Amino acid sequence: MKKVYVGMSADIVHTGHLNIIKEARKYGEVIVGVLTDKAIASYKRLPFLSLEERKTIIENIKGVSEVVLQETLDYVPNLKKIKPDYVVHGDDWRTGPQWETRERVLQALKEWGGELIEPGYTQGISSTMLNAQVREVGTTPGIRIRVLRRLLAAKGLIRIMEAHNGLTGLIVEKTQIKKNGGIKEFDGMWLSSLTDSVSKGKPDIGFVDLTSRMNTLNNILEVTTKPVIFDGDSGGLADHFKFMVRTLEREGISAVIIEDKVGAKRNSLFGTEVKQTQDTIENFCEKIRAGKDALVTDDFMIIARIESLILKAGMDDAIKRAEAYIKAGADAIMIHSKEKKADEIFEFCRRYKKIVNNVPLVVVPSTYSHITEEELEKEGVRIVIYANQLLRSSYPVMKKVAESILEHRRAWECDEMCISIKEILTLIPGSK
Ligand code: SPV
Ligand code: MG
Repeated sequence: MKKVYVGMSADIVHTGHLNIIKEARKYGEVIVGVLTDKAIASYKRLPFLSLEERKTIIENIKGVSEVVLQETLDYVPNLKKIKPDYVVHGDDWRTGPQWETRERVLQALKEWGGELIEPGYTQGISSTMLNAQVREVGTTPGIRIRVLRRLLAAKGLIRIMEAHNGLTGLIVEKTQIKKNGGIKEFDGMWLSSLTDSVSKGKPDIGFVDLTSRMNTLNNILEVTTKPVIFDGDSGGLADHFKFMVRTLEREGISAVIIEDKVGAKRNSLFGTEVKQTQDTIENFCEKIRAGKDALVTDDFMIIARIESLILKAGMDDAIKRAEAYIKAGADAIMIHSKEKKADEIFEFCRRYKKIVNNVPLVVVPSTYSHITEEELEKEGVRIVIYANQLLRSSYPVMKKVAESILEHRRAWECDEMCISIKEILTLIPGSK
C-alpha cells in the first residue's frame, strides 16, 4: 500500500477537508499530520480547538489510517521521517504565503521520487471564512480563560495591547498586518488601571472601583474573543483579593497582575517622585496564596508584579522577591521599570533566568519603548504588554481637532484628521 501524507490544522473541519482526504485515499493509506498549536501560532492565531480535540476529530474521519503531529509549518521534517509516495494539498497554496512551504515539499519529495497531488480548491467554503463567522458569534468565559496558558505553551513571545473600551477592544481584536508570509496580530488585551481611569477623566489612584472596572471589561468582552490580563493594582487586602480573583475568573479573564505595594495608590511611572510604599515579602506572599486558594480552575493566572526597580530598592531585592513570589505560587512574574534604558530590565532578566523553577516573565516597555520584541524574547521575556499606547495616541488628535474648531470656527479644517462619516457609521458590524 502506498503512503499518502496530508497536513492539516483541522480546526473547523468542513467539506473542503473531507474532499482532500477522499482524494488522498485514492492513492493509498492516508497519514494526516495535524499541525500543533506551536506550528499554527508561528504564522497565525491559535486555533479554537485544542490539539487533542483536533487530533481526535481527524482520527475519526473515514479514510484516515493514521494521525501524526506536525510540529512545524514546514512539512519537511515529517516527510523525511515518513517518506510518503504522495503528498496531497489543495491547489490554493500555489500562490500566496504558503508558496514557499509548497516549494520545500516539492524539493523533499524529489529525494525519493514522491509526487505532489493538488486537487482543485473546494469553492464556496474556507476555514478563513468560517473562522471569521465563529469570531462574530463570540466566545465563552470557559474558552477564553484558557487561551493565555495555551499561548504560553505555543509561542515564544506573547504580545498584549491595552484596551479601555469596546472600540479599543475591537482594534486589538482585529488589527492585523501581513509580514514574512505570516499574519501578525495582538494575542490579547491588557485592562490597564491607568487607561481605564484616564479615559473616565479620573486619576490612576485606585479611585475607579472594581464594579466600574468590570463595566469597562464587560464592554470589551462583549465584542472580542482574545484573552484578557487584568491590572488589579495591589489587589487590596488579601481578603478582598480573593473576591477579585473569583470575579475575574468567572468572567473568563485569563490573569490578574497585582503589584507589591501598599497604601495610597500612585502610578508606578512617577517612581520616587511620589510617596509609594512597597509591601513586605511576607504580606505579599500571603496575598498570592490567598488568591491561589480562591481559584476554581487551573486556568486563571496570578501574576506578581515587582516594584523594586521603580522604588529604587535595588536589583537584589527584586530577585529576592521574584524567588519568594514564585514559591508562594505566582504563575508569572512581572518586572517593571521606568528607566529610559533597558539596562536594569535586562540585568534582571539575566539573573531571573538562573532562578530554578522560574515562571514566565512579563514586562511593560513604556519608557524603554525602543527595545524590540526580538530583543525582549532573547532575554527570556514571555509576555510583553503595550500598556497605554491606544489611549496616548488618541488624545493628541482629539485635542488638535478641538483646537482647530475653536481656531477656524468650523470643522472643515479638521475633517482630514477624522474618520469619514460613512466609515464611522459602518465601522461596527451590525450598524446597518
Ligand atoms: C497600567 O497600565 O495601569 C499599569 C502599567 O499599571 S504602568 O502605568 O506603567 O504602571
Ligand atoms: Mg496600573
